[in-house]
Amino acid sequence: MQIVHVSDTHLGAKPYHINRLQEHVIEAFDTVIDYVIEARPRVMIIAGDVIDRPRPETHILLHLIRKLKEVTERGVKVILAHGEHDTPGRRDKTLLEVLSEAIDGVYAPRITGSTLEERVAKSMIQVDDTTIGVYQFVKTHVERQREYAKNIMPLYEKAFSRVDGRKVFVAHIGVEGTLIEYATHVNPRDLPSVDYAALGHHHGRWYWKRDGSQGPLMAVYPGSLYPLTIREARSNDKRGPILVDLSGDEPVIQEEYNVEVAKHIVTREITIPTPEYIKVEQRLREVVANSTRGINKDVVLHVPVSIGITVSRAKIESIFIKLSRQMNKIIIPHIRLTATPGESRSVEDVIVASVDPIEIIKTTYKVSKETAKLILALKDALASGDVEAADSIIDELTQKGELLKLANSKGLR
Ligand SMILES: [Mn+2]
Repeated sequence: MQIVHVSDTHLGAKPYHINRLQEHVIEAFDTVIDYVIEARPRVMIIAGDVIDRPRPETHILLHLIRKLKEVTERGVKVILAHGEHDTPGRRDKTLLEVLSEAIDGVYAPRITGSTLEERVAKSMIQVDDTTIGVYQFVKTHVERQREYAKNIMPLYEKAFSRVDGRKVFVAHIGVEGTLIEYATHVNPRDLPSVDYAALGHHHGRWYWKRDGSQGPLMAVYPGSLYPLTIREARSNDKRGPILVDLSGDEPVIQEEYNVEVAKHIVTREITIPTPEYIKVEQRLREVVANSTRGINKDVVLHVPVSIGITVSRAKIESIFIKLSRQMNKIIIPHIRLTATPGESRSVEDVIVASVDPIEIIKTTYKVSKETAKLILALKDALASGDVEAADSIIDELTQKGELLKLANSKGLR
């Protein structure tokens, strides 16, 4: 039996709030669907983070339904695992569960409100001679995820030991040895001893082969489909579907397909110590021209920018927007504040720096910069009545375990 394994498709994601990039993410997804239609495996697995938020925009939902149907109508079974992005913070039916009820051939088992044994038993799917167990993802902070994995993994091992034939474990989980060390939940040896573990969560491509007697024969992260952060843009990770054949004694990877709908380039950093905006524009033009020379593909340029404390962030952003239009390219500023050595630090300068609301939240609540940004975004979302956005920010904070920390620091627990 052949399977196509992808993960972290993040359909609906709109990196840096740029519409064109949302289209790129959709294009990447469509490339995978076309690949599946051509390869015609028995099963297509998406190992979590199928969609970018639990309640995506209607056009995204419609697109997903159409594409899943294109696949299932050709006799390909679709197995969807839940990840943090597919799971709402509140107890509620997820969109993936709804899809699995609505479309024949789509399975997204999510068993709640029962014992761990029952959860495991009900999450096993039989396709021909192959048993596919889907990890029951829980949305909580990292330590709790580790504890949960430790408890439930032996139950999967037991459930798999009771069946014959080929065995596949699908899980949205962080595995030790990948790049995202702060978000790992389990050692690959502690995954069930199946033929193939189809993993999601880590956004780069990563392989693991059993060297002792424990764990799956092979565990793979196929990589997300589109770089969503500057770190991912910088990496040379391959991303896209993996075609696996399970008919032999050992799983055989038949194809590692690489999806690349646009070329992401991270330029060298531009340093702007003082508010000389005309110079900035000239420098940026040069950097863009130099970095895109000879490339015909769609290009997304990431420009790290370091600014002095007297430089206006908004002004820099507006220069980038203007040049993006003029040069007809997607140019994204990644701005960080740096006080350059020897720079005069008048009282006014310090005031300008300290009114950065992110800095204020950081020091008041003793949280990371990342969390401060989220709290600020949450305040904005609530002020503008955008409940959807507020929901997804709360989800993100919950996932980081930051709400708990915040509550602890404020003596709310
Ligand atoms: Mn993801």
